[in-house]
Amino acid sequence: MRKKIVAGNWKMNLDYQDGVSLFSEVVNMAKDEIVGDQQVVVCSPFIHLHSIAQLAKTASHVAVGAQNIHQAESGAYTGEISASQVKSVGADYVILGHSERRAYFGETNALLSEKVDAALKHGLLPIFCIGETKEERESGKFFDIIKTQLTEGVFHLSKEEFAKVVLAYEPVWAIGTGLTASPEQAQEVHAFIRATVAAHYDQSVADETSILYGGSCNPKNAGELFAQADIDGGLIGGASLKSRDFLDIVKVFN
Ligand code: 3PY
Repeated sequence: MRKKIVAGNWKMNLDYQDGVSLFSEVVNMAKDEIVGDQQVVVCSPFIHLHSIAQLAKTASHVAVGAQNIHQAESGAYTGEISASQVKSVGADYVILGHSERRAYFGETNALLSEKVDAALKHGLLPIFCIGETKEERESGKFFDIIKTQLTEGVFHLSKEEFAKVVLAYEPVWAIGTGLTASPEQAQEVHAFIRATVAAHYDQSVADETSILYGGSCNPKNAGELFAQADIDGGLIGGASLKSRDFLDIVKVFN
C-alpha cells in the first residue's frame, strides 16, 4: 500500500551503545511528535538490529531494517548475513541496491534481483534503490538506466510480490556530495518511475507504490521535496544520525 515513509540509512556509523541511544531518542520523539500516519524506518548496521527492534515494539510508527542481506538461504559464506537471520531479530525492511553497494561491492541488477527474492521469501520488505551517476545524467541516458534497474532488479516479481517493494530514487551524484536534486528534477524522475511501473504492471499497482527520494535530504529541503506529487518520503543518510534532524524530516508529514 502507498505509504508516506521516512527511512534512515545509518550506513557504517555508530558503535553499539551510540546506535541504541540514538534509536531510543528517535522512538521517544516519535511517540511525542508524530501526529500523522507516516512510517518511520531506521536501517542500522547489523549489530544494532536486535536491540533496536525490541525498542521499536513500543512505538507504533517505527520499524527497523538492515542495509543488506546475502542472497543465499544459509551456508559457507563467511561474514555474510541471510534474510532469515535478519528477520529473526525483528527487522521488517532491508535496503537493497544502494549505490554504495553497487559501486564498492560490485552488486549488479541480476544479483540484486536474487536478494529481492530472498528478502520477500523471508518476509522482509525491500527498499530497492535506483538512480543514475553524474555521467549518466549528463549523457541524458538516465531514464534508460533507471528503467533497466527496475526491469532487471524487480520487474520479475508478480504484482502481489511487487506490492511489498518500496522504491527509492537516489541520484548517485547527490549522495555524500551535499548536492540535492531540485524538487522539479526529483519529481520528473519519480513520475517517470511511476509511469514505468504502470506500463509494466498497471496503473493501480503504480498508484500504490511508495517511491522515496534519497540523496542529501535534510530538514531544510525535505518539505519542498516531499510536497511533490510522486515523492512519498525519503531515504535519509547523514541527517538520520541526528535525532532532531531526522524527526524534523519525519514531521514534514504531520
Ligand atoms: C544519502 O542521503 O546520502 C543516502 O545515501 C541515503 O541512502
